[in-house]
Order: sequence, then structure tokens, then C-alpha cells
Amino acid sequence: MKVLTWLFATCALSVGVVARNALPDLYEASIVELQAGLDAGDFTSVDLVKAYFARIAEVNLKGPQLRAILENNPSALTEAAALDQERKKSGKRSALHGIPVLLKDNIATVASEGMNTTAGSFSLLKSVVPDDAGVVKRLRAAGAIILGKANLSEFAHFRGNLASGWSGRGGQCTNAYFPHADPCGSSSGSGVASSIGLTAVSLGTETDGSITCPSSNNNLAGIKPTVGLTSRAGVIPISEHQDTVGPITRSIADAAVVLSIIAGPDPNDNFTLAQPTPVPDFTKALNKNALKGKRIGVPRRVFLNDTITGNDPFVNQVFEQALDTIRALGATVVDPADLPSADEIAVSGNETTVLDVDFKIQLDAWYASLKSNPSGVRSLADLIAFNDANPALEEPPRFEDQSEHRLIESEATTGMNATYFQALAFNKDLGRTRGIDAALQQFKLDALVLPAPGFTTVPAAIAGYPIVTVPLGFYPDNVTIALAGPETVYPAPGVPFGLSFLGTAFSEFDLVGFAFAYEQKTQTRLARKAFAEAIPTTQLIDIIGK
Ligand SMILES: *[C@@H]1O[C@H](CO)[C@@H](O)[C@H](O)[C@H]1NC(C)=O
Ligand SMILES: *[C@@H]1O[C@H](CO)[C@@H](O)[C@H](O)[C@H]1NC(C)=O
Ligand SMILES: *[C@@H]1O[C@H](CO)[C@@H](O)[C@H](O)[C@H]1NC(C)=O
Ligand SMILES: *[C@@H]1O[C@H](CO)[C@@H](O)[C@H](O)[C@H]1NC(C)=O
Ligand SMILES: *[C@@H]1O[C@H](CO)[C@@H](O)[C@H](O)[C@H]1NC(C)=O
Ligand SMILES: *[C@@H]1O[C@H](CO)[C@@H](O)[C@H](O)[C@H]1NC(C)=O
Ligand SMILES: CC(=O)N[C@H]1CO[C@H](CO)[C@@H](O)[C@@H]1O
Repeated sequence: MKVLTWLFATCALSVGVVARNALPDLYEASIVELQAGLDAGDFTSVDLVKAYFARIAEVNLKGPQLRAILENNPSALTEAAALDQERKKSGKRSALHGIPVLLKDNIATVASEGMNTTAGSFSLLKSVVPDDAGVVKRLRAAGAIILGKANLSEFAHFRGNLASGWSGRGGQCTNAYFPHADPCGSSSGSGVASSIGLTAVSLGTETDGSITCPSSNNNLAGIKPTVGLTSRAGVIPISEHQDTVGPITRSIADAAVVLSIIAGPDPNDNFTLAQPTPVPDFTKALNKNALKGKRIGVPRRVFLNDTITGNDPFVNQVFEQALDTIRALGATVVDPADLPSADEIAVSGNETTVLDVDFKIQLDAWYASLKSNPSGVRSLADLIAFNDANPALEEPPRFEDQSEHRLIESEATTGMNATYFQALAFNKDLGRTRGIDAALQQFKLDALVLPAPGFTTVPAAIAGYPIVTVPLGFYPDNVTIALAGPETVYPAPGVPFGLSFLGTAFSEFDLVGFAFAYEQKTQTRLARKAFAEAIPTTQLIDIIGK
């Protein structure tokens, strides 16, 4: 759940005689480039893990102190060595074989591997989860290496009035594009880590904005899948009606590789059993001409009604240029193409009604499912008491008053009653029937497009529908810097923002194509880099053979 805070709210040559292949620059390296180097024997997965660990050490707690990573996987080097051996002996299992993947800390990994699964909360430190998350099982089966756990807005920002990117365990994660800038959230560390190559790729989760917004703020590609495309089994929950797991990467091509592997049915998450089969190979959607002949609508009221950050004059101006690009790529832009329900969604409290009830039920079940939990916390009520008893660990500076009001509000709910089921039905009606699907049908559209910042994610959140985000632009150097939290600023010079494509249930294949066509035409990500101190200097050449 993304929440706006405070509501003001080299080409290297070997020393030998033979020139080696150019090693990829880890700031930007793609999965395809990394696989080519691994296949050619230019470097190993062990080298890659060592290089990423060195890069993390440069900027995570030292230098700019980005606080993007909570824990490195102590087993990653052993896992990498085994996968290197297997590659030599029998080839690779998949496009992710030997590729390091960073996980948001609400995605479970078995404790025996050496990492915790805590959603950033000390109440879950050293807890023992029953199993790997469903998406982690798929990553491991594909030969991916779990690199570590990323910082996040604690409990995926379902805690209270906290700054994005803050957790008790991780402290304040910040953006690599401007000192102390808001990384957005709640998948903050996943975003910051991907943005400067602290990992090859990362996973985040979204309930409302938590993949889209960090992708937007950190110059990244992000896919928020349809609820039920990727398994939520083993993911510390907010709500089964809105939670979804997806990739946060430097390119749409990388995101398509990751999504192809993590998507699919999981008997431990019955929502995934309703998805169409087979899972598409999303890399087949990577077509530069994908927008040709398509009709793309602009749901203006969704962002014009967002008076906080969703209706920013500078972003809107850059967005107009994006519409010109989409036209130049052969699409018809239908503008406006408003959601009939847009004005109702802007004032609706139905989302909160559902999330408050679901969170209590599902978080209680999470705590109950743990094999052990040294903190003694076994329910949401215990969690509130734990936070109150441990202010030094769980009370962020200058945020004490409202720092757990969502927990308290959720704890006060009394289960799924008629009000809850009515709100759930309203959400489907507002988000789907009279929302995204109505606009798609009325204007005969293939997709909708809008700026990513702000509350533009709400219609897709309550509908459970997908969003694919790509870089759109950067705030100018003379932008007025504003406070986003006690330790963060937004906007700020050079801070990125994104463009989002929306569609109906399971339209990811089309959305990936549209986002890829736009990304390839504009190459916006490459237009600006992180601030100098936030760019790690370790490269593969510093690791190989050492
Ligand atoms: C996480 O948990 C494991 C055991 O469950 C422990 O050995 C390790 O030190 C923990 N990591 C941190 C950073 O506390
Ligand atoms: C999943 O299972 C629960 C409990 O058995 C049931 O209430 C729910 O309707 C199922 N959901 C789907 C999408 O099948
Ligand atoms: C949303 O925007 C439209 C057009 O700008 C406006 O007429 C309407 O009153 C707004 N609704 C809300 C709830 O802000
Ligand atoms: C839920 O949505 C309906 C339809 O827009 C609206 O009439 C109702 O007031 C909303 N409920 C809340 C709690 O906002
Ligand atoms: C349902 O429960 C909520 C508290 O969770 C309460 O405010 C509401 O009045 C209840 N609705 C009905 C119909 O009992
Ligand atoms: C920033 O610079 C641009 C272009 O030079 C100018 O149009 C704009 O008014 C300036 N904005 C501020 C806030 O000074
Ligand atoms: C990998 C890493 O740097 N982890 C650190 C994350 O932040 C916490 C809190 O400052 C540290 O204790 C970890 O060492």
C-alpha cells in the first residue's frame, strides 16, 4: 500500500594476451547481458553475487546511506557456486539461472537459509515461517539466486502515518536520484536497489501503488500483475483482494522475463487457480511496434482529481509529450476516456473498509502460522502492544502520534459482515464494471495510459487489475523541493516519475508490449543517472579472479 506521507505531503581488457568480452556495467546490466557473460564464461554467478554484495556495502549503510537492503542472503554464494557447476554440467534451467533476485522483506524465505521474513518489523525478527513463498519456490526452481531482503515501508505501509521507505528494522530508505529524496513505497528498497544495480532484478508487492510508485520514483519498469496471476502464498498480507507480487527492474524486457517465471497457479493461493492457462511467455510481447493500430485512452479524471501529487503541472506537461510519442508510434489516443466511476472512486471509503477487515484476519493468520516467533507476538493485538512497549525499535522519529493508526483501526474491526461484503461489491463495481472495463468498452480501447505518481493506482487496486509502469521523465533542476516525511523530500531535482499503462484482468501481455514500445522509442531511463555518491563503483572486473 503506497501512502503519501504527511499529506502535504568500460570496456575491460584482461591482463592476458586475449581480449575478453566487454563486461556489462552493473549499474544497467540486463538479464540477457548477464546470461551472455555467464554462458561465455566471462564471469560466474559467484562473481556476480560478490559484486552485488560489494556494491551494497558501498552505499547501503555507508556513503549516501540509502538503506535499501535489510539483509544479504548468507547462503547466496553457496547457491551461486552450485548453480555455476550445474550450468557447466547440464546447462541452464531458465533465463533466470544464476541471476540474483532481491526480495521485498514481506516475501517469505525458509529460515534455514539464514534470512528473516519480517515486513521490516522487529515483531517478526527470528520468526520461523512454515515455507518459502510460492513465488520463491518458482524462482528457485528456475535457478535464480535469492540475493537478500529489501527494506520497505513497514507492513507494506499498512501501519499508519509513516514516511515511505521507513521500517523499524531498516530505518529510512532514500532515493538514489537526489539526497534524501522519497523512494516512494512500499517496495522502496526493491526500487532503490534495482535503480543503481545493487541487484540484477527485484520483486515487490502492491496492494495500492506499492510497485507502481517506487518504479515511478526510481526510474524503473514495474509490473503490478492482476490479482491472482502471481501467488501470494507466503507473503505477509494486507488483503487477498488486492495484494499481488511483481517485478521491479531496469527494463520492461527484464520484467517480462521475471513475470514469466513467477506467474502461474499455486495450490496455496486459490486466487491463482482462476487465471487463464498456460502462463504466457511475456518476452514474446516485446514488440517495438506493439502500439501500432491500437486505441489508448486517457482517464483524465483519475489524475486531475488527485490534488496531492497526482495532478502535478510539470508531470502533466511531460505526459502530453508522451501522448505525442504514443501517437507517433501509430496508436490512436482517445482523450479523454474517463472512467464513469472516477468521481465516486475519488471520494470512496470502500477500499479502506475492505482492507481494514482483511488485514486483521490475514495478519492474525500469518502470526498463527509461524512455527515460532521469539518476540511472542501472535496477533495484530499483540503487535500493537509490542510496538507500544518498544518505542526505541518501532517508533519513528517525529511520527509518534499516527504511526500505527491503521493497525488500531484494523484491530477494531469485527470480521466480514454485511458492510464488508457490500464494500467489496462496491469496489468491484467501481473499479471494474463502471470503471476500467466500462472505459475500455465505451471507447473501444486496448488500454489506458496515465501518469504514475499519486493516487492514480486506486481504480486498478480496487479492481485487482494490472498496471505496467515505465520511466516518463525527471523533475527539473529548479523544482521547488518539498518535505515528504521527517527525513525525506519530494519533489526534488532529478527525481524520476513514470508512465502507467492499465488494462483489464490478465491483460499483462498487451500492456507489456505497449510499455516496451514506448520505452524503446524514448529510452528515458538512460537520460539521467543517480547522484554521484549513490553510484557504486565496484564492477565485475574488480571481482573476477580475486
Ligand atoms: C535472521 O534470522 C537468522 C535465523 O533465523 C539469524 O541467524 C540471522 O542473524 C538473522 N539476521 C538478522 C539481520 O538479524
Ligand atoms: C478461495 O477459498 C476461500 C476459502 O475456501 C473461498 O472463500 C474463496 O471464495 C476462494 N477464492 C477463489 C478466488 O477461489
Ligand atoms: C474530478 O474532476 C472533474 C473534472 O475536473 C470534476 O468535475 C469533479 O468534480 C472532480 N471530482 C472530485 C470528486 O474531485
Ligand atoms: C462505497 O461506494 C458507493 C458507490 O460509490 C458509495 O455510495 C458509498 O458511499 C461508498 N462507501 C463508503 C464507505 O465510502
Ligand atoms: C460491520 O462491522 C463494522 C466494524 O468492523 C461496523 O462498523 C459495522 O457497523 C458492521 N456492519 C454491520 C451491518 O453490522
Ligand atoms: C525552471 O526553469 C524553467 C525553464 O528554464 C522555467 O520555465 C520555470 O519557470 C522554472 N521553474 C521555477 C520553479 O523556477
Ligand atoms: C545488508 C545491510 O546493510 N543490512 C543493514 C540494514 O540496516 C540495518 C539497520 O541499520 C543494519 O543492522 C543491517 O546490517
